Amino acid sequence: MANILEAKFLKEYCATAANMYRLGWDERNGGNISYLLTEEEVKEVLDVNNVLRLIPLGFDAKELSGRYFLVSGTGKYFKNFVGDPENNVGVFRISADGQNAELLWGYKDGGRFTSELPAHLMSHIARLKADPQNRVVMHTHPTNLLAMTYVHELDTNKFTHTLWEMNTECIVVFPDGVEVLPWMLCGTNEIGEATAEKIGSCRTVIWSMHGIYCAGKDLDETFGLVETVEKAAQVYMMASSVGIKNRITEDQLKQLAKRFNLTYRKGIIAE
Ligand code: 2HA
Ligand code: ZN
Repeated sequence: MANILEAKFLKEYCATAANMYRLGWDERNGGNISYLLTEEEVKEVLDVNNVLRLIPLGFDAKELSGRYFLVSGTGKYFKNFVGDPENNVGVFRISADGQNAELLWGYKDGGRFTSELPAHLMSHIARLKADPQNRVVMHTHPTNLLAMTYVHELDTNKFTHTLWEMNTECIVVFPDGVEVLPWMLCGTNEIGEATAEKIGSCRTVIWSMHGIYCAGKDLDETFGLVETVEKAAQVYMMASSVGIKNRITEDQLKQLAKRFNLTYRKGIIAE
């Protein structure tokens, strides 16, 4: 059996977390990533019949029973994943009754998955219905986006409009826009349900005064989505603090939509 430490999925996962840390998005234990693995990927490096322990999920995840996930550990720091994955992340399968995580590897110091697991798994369920190719849910605290939630109106349509105006590529990368949730208590099933309800139709959900949830088919694509939203927020914070004089107009957004054949979110720009 191949060494899990050499598995592409684990190396890429740890490298992504390191990148996010380097960008200043994941201070201390901030952020968490869940990665849906295929059974083939897992079987190459782990004995799937060797369950190390059962960890109760605290909610019903029956829709995902039998599915395998790589998930960051609670209280763990993104900056440490590359150097010591076995203590910081874990691979588990959702039990047949949907009540437990069957740990196959990781959380070696007796730890467990992130406190945000409800939001992650509920989001996976919603995304898989919208796109069977979806494999990643990423939560992080991008600095400029966070700052923007303190100074911009917390309205989904207005927030999306502003972000689309801040960089020409925005409407191309996230034509589905962003959903803005009000501040809610993190780590709860309630914020998980609210996130999942939005993320099915919109891959980017902003948690006001906290951070962002993005979903995608692989780590690069999901990271790129967060990066693009964060860059637009950075331009907004820089430009608005000096005074915005120029804008990408709605007509120009429509030109982009036509050029790239985009199905973009309705209700943001006038038809
Ligand atoms: O895991 O980011 O929202 C740390 C967090 C909680
Ligand atoms: Zn967080």
